[in-house]
Amino acid sequence: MSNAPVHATEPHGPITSPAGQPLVGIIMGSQSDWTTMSAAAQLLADFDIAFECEVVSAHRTPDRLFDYAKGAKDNGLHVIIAGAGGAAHLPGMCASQTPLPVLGVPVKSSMLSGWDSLLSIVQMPKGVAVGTLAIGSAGAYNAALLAIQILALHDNLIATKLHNLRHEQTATILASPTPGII
Ligand code: RP5
Repeated sequence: MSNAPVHATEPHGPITSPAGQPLVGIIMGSQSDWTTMSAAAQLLADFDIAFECEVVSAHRTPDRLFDYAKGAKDNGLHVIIAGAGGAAHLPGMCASQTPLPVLGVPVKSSMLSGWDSLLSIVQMPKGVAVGTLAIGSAGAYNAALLAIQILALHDNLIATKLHNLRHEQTATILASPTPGII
């Protein structure tokens, strides 16, 4: 990929499905996960990509989870980001009910610092896939980044914005490459 910035993007509204629906669904097991999962929402908002956020618990609201996952594709979603902590079965159960790619974010738990969340999301048995990210807000951010990369395969505007983000990151380092001197 060239490192040069790309300009000349036209003004536009939020990027949606052809029917005007959100492209990315962000679900989480509890309101308490929002502190972590908001990092995904913020990056999608920065890219003007339409998304929705819902609290959907695999064990507290299983019917709601099944309804959400079964309807996700018909509702226009292209990618689902699912964050949960502890015995974090939300991403895997969601993936079992939809053909869409599901990106799992392990939320840091109070008892085991997120090891429980990580292992229960990453160790999916063969046959149903969940793309597992890092524990915590870096994982949530990167889940959104990966969703953006998936969407960019078929959307030139998103691909251009992604290119520019990469360029800005590189430029930031090159502007201050000496430790302690900004
Ligand atoms: C999981 O249990 C949630 O994803 C959350 O990370 C964890 C704790 O939930 P709360 O007790 O804070 O509602 O289901």
